[in-house]
Amino acid sequence: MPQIKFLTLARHIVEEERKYPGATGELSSLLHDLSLAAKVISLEVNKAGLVDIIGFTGDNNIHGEQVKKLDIFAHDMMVRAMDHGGHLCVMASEEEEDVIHIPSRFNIGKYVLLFDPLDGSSNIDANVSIGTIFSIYRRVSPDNGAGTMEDCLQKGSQQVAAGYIIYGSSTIFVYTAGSGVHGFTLDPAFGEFIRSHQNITTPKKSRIYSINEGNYLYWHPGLKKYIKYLQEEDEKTERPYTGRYIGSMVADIHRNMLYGGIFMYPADSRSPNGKLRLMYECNPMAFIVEQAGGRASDGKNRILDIQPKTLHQRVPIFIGSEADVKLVESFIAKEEVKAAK
Ligand code: FDP
Repeated sequence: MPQIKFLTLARHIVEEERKYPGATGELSSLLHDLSLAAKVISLEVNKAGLVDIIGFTGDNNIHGEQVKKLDIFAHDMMVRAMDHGGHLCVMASEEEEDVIHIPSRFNIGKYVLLFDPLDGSSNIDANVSIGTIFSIYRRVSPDNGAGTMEDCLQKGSQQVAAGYIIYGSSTIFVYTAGSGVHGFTLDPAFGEFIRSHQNITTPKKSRIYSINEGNYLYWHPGLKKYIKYLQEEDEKTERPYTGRYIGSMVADIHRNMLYGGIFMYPADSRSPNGKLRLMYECNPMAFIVEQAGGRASDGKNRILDIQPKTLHQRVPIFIGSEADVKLVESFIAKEEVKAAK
């Protein structure tokens, strides 16, 4: 009988932890708790289409419980799964204006968690892939009480771990703790994440670009020239590129990371800081993509080096295959030099 070799996420986390003799197991516990939240959210996302059919559209479902919007459900699930573990001092979510305090009996943990519970949520009703994104830091405030805003506002380069869960044709948990990027697919029969993507590396150069071209009119002239360049024919540089834009950041970046590609959500004349959020969208995705051998910038500076000022600040992003991100940066720089003359 052929030997089936499979590695669960739980076992992988423990094996990774053993590589660090001083590890206390706290980060491992956090990742375990996150995988549990992911399973529950995945289950709920998979039922989304049934909501109308079986009549859960009112305020209460058949159990007499309130039916919540899926992104609020995902937010609540993350908070409930994470706030009693004793490993966190503070959290922040896209769905809350302020930081989320951990109940005082449990707030002495040494880690900080930021998350986007359901990214790409405008796609939910169309059955398009969506995702949960998380980012973990070590606390910087004194370790004898509640965590603070200062704990949350750290540069992305300080991240200890980051990951995303994509709810698509299957549910996949992808994470990095600073030594490679690992992917695990949820086996619905076992209810376990099984390793499916070992040490993900992204191609250095690609043939795919992902951007909302409806905003063309408002772009920086350097970006307009770059996109036109990608659409020209040239065999040597494998142009024209192909366009792929789902409009769900996790799904677009996940695909590009596997096949090679550049994802862009730039600043434009209507949105001078772009659309996506630094702390729980761009930083974690940048950490993951860099760990996979890619690059992430705001068009000029490395995303992970940006000093955050506020929890929900937006930032332009160019992320993916290294050569492609460098090229768009050079198109933008060239136009800026021209404009300065
Ligand atoms: P959504 O608004 O659906 O939540 O984070 C916001 C986000 O999705 C990203 O996932 C996605 O890449 C982007 O916005 C799509 O924005 P546009 O509709 O402006 O292209």
